[in-house]
Amino acid sequence: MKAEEVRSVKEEAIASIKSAGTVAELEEIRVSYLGKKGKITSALKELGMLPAEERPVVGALVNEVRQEIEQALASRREELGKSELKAKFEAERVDITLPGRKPNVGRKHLLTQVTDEIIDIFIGLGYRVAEGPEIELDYYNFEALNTPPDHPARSTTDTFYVRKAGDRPASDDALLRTHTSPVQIRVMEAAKPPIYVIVPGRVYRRDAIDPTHSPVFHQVEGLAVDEKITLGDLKGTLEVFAKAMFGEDREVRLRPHFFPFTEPSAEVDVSCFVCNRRGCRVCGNGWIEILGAGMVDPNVLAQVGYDPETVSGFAFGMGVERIAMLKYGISDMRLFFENDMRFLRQF
Ligand code: 2NL
Repeated sequence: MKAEEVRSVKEEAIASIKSAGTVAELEEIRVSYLGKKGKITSALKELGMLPAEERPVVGALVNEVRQEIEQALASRREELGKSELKAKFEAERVDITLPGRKPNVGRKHLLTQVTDEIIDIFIGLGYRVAEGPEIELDYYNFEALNTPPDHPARSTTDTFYVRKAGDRPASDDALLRTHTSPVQIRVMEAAKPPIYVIVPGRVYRRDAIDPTHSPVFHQVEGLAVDEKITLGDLKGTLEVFAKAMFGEDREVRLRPHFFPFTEPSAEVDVSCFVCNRRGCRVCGNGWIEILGAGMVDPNVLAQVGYDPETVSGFAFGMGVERIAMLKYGISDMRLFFENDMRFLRQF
């Protein structure tokens, strides 16, 4: 390559370096001049083909040109690098002063909140939580609980049987449990006193839906079996519960009642937390029924292999929907099951 040609290759190279728009383009240019088969590299290789007197001159020129091209490449690379980085930052610009997107935070269903609250009160008294199957045997739901075969609750009009029950209920009939008591029977079968358990769960009864009834509802039952458990222990325990749930000023009273599985049995009232016993629209006469309870019938203790002469117990059961309706002033149970977020979000 003659000196003239080398100079024109240089001009051409410098011009294209100046007009290169990206670092990648610049790299292509470098390869085409300084790469293995590049024009400048070839010029150096071909020096030998020149007349002897021209070689040193052209050789020196080619080296000089190569350095100039390298310099031009380096400075353009720096310029392009800066502007490419600037463009990248521009494209990725974030306005950190914009308000954030508020995540949709869920919450526990009110019935779960109330169930947890009831459980926590009894956990504080040393109780443990037990759970069990919703499909039960007649034996655990009725038979072991001292419920006679002709008791109305055992009829197919009151209870959902899973397979057809005969004229008389049989203890191996399967049913949807009508209370969580069968779980306590299972707990007693599996362990010896002292027993202090709290049993939350879903239960089923063949009732038509109305503001205070639902074929599916929720219960929390409690059971204490130990030496020398008395009716006084039951009343004191329920008083602690009523105060924790409805306010420190609450009182409880027991009215005689009947359940097949407890003797004596009682319905339990709490003094009205709206009018403080003066009498109002919520309570009528100053007292509000909140649960059923009693001393575990000796037949039930004997059925699970306990000696009713050495141990005694109390038990109680409450409807979670009822407790929640009283505490939060809800007038219709159906609101719990319709899943209208306008209702559920309020709690
Ligand atoms: C109510 C009444 C009650 C019980 C449940 C019970 C369980 C065993 C033994 C004896 Cl294993 N009793 N449970 C006792 C009295 C009342 O519930 O009105 N529930 C909503």
